[in-house]
Amino acid sequence: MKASWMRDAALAAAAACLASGALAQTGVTMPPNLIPLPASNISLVTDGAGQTLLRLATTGWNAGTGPLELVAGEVVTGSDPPKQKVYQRVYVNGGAPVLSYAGSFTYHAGHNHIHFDDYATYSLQPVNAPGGSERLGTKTTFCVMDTTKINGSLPGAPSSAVYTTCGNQIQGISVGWGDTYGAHLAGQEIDFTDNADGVYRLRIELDPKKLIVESNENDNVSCVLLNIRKPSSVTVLDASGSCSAVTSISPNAARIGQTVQVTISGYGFAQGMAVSFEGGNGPRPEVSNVVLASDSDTVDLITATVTVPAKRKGGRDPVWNLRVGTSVLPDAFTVQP
Ligand SMILES: [Ca+2]
Ligand SMILES: [Ca+2]
Ligand SMILES: [Zn+2]
Repeated sequence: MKASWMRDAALAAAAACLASGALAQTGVTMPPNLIPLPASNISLVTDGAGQTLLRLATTGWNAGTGPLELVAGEVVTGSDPPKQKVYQRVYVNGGAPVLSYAGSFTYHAGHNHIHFDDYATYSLQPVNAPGGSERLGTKTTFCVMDTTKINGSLPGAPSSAVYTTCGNQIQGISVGWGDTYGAHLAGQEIDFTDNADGVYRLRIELDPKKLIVESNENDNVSCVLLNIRKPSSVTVLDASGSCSAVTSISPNAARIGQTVQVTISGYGFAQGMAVSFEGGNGPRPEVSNVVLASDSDTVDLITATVTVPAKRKGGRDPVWNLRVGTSVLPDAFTVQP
């Protein structure tokens, strides 16, 4: 977590610099920052062919200081379906934009326009679904445009949409705007046929191949936690966007040498799951007496004893991540001097 704090601090300093100057320094790049909202409008339906589909709406938006702008480049010869290289135009305050290679556009004959490849991936992962398996969405190409104003108060956010068509030369997302794909659209589904009922995490990742230059690469994932029961029941258990099945620990701090009783809440906890702390330094909290206190279809509880070993000195990074099974809650527990 240390590295990301330092990174965040550096970005915050850069943002403050941008905000405080009469205008940003000449030569400062103004990259976009893509962030996925949690999937919404989720339903379980059976289509005419008897397939069971989880349908979902998704929105990615640009919280950066400049637009996401993608321009068509040279045709890739011999590609089938036809492809074109894509370059991202990264704006520079007071200077010429910089072009950065960003993958490819694919021509879609059915739509008669081009789609940007590798913009997003959708996946459905079992959290507590005995016999369930991970399923992936098949949609990988997108027509990127301004469809929804998300935060019009960001500096540089236009009041009306700029990238308004599925352009064959330029596509993009303005600062403060989002690109929404409704649940009814082709590709906005994950095949759930013959999968087991249970609790699943529906995960949206933007720019999974890290082709787009952004001011923050660490906020490109969002999740919702779902209880899915065939034939048609979907209950949203957690729409906060968090991708951890561990939601909290209370109390969330202890002093060096102290022992505390904690309650951990989350989803999909099971008997025998290992509980541990990781990602900090200095005296590491030790966990014992792990008890699955409540095991339900929704929020589960674990109680445990946490002891911080007696050491003369604390660590430089005394904030620890909490791991329960395969799920990690970042920056969950602080060791106090
Ligand atoms: Ca981002
Ligand atoms: Ca990126
Ligand atoms: Zn299209």
